[in-house]
Amino acid sequence: MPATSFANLIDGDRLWARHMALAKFGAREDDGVDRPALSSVESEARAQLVSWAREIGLVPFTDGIANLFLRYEGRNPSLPPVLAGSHIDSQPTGGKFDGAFGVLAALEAVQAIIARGEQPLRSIEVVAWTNEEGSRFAPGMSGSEVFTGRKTLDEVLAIRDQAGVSLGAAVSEVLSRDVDIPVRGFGFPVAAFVEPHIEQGPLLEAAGIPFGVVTGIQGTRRYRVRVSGEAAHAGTALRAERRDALMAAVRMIAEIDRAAISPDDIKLTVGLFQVTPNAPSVVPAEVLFSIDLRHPDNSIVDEMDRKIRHFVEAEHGPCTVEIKQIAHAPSLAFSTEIRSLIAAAASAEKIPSMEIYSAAGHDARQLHYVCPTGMIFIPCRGGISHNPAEWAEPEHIVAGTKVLAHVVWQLASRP
Ligand code: HGY
Ligand code: MN
Ligand code: MN
Repeated sequence: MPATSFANLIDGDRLWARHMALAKFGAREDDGVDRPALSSVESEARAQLVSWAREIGLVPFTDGIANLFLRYEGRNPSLPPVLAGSHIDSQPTGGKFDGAFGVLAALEAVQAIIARGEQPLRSIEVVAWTNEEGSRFAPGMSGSEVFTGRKTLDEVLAIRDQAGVSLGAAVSEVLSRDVDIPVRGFGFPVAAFVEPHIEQGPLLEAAGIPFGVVTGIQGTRRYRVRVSGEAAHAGTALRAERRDALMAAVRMIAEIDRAAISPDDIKLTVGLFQVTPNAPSVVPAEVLFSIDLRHPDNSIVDEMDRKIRHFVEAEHGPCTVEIKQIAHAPSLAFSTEIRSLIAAAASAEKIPSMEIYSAAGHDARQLHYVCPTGMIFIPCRGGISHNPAEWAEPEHIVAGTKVLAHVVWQLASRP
């Protein structure tokens, strides 16, 4: 099959305009995006994607966890399709490009393939996975985990957000707003999956390279720690007699922080910290905090796991403590077949590229276990992400989309 350049088929203005249009759903005043999974603003963004897809003849599908698939039928619709995409939910202090770039680049790539005028052998489906971020419903990646069978639907439908709304109720709400979108089963055979994403780190920009061939994703363990003590009067309760949940939590976190200093590329984050009753003159009765632990070397993650459990036990004092691991994913290396396809497509499109490892998590982690999977990175300014200041340059968005179109065309043309 002849090498194909998509250089003149990607409409950069349309692609950029769609990024700006999608960012309006959940727009923050500081130019960021707050589009929680399965929220009304995400549902509106979903409808916008479906409308753009229908304009070019794609057929939308969904499933029991509201993953969205926008299908371009191939010459042989019975063959497993090629999937490309990412997610459209965001962190509360999110940016315009995390997730959205992957979905919009995939839509633009399909539009370029249609414009090229030759129908591929296999169908191509643009996908937006449900709840990648895990900020509203923790842990994330529910949509891709249920699709790939790595979790059951029942396991994730029961997850509740901080307002007590279940993921199941939120899914039903979103599906009830869908207009003529058929619901399919999970886990149909997939020929390959490619996820374009911003790097969410500084390496491509620092190297002056506009394109990354992603080699793998680092491993992670995620926890929730609940420390229970007893509410008491701040003015009368003797410190020696208190069961102060906050002081116990602070001791645990201080020790864990010290243990995570070396090696210096351990990523350990306490991002969620809830105090009850959170009243200035009441000794805290309960603290709930999160731990997000990541490293490329699984043995370092496992060693840190042991230290976390040790300090949680050693520092609870007169309080009680419960530690729950809510996610555990080992580090992985992507398929060399897809990586070389992506690298070859970048050079065919005359786009300088380099290999890069993903420090951030992505839905491609789940698809990796069921089909040949790869990722495409483009730089983001200063490596900033999960922050309203997140930014990607239009020319990098176009370059990444050109390569994606090239790769998807090749994968969809293979028998
Ligand atoms: O947290 C992550 O790595 C992803 O951006 N949700
Ligand atoms: Mn993402
Ligand atoms: Mn993210």
